[in-house]
Amino acid sequence: MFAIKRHLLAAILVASFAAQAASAHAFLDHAQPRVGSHVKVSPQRVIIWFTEGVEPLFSRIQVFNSAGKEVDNKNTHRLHGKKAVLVVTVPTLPPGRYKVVWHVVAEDTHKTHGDFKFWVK
Ligand SMILES: [Cu+2]
Repeated sequence: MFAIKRHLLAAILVASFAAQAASAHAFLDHAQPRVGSHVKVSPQRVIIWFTEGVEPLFSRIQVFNSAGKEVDNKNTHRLHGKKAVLVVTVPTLPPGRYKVVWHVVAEDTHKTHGDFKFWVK
């Protein structure tokens, strides 16, 4: 009896996973600079690869310095027209800690957001 319940639970978990995948939201897949990385020289831009296509008009990437000041050039756009990749350019960043905040609207209109940090040595 217990084994059957476990199988049922597993089936429900798989089904809910499948349902999520069908209406997948856009999440960060990877970024450049990498999430949590320490880079030797200032990047010229921050790039985020998302798991789904996003609407650039309703999506943005912001970069804040350790004092909380926005330092990006406020020009979030698609990288080479790729639907799931956004980029924002930044001026030369002095050494320090930077927080990247992203808000995106996926092509299915669902909103997601997140943040990560990187350091310039
Ligand atoms: Cu969605």
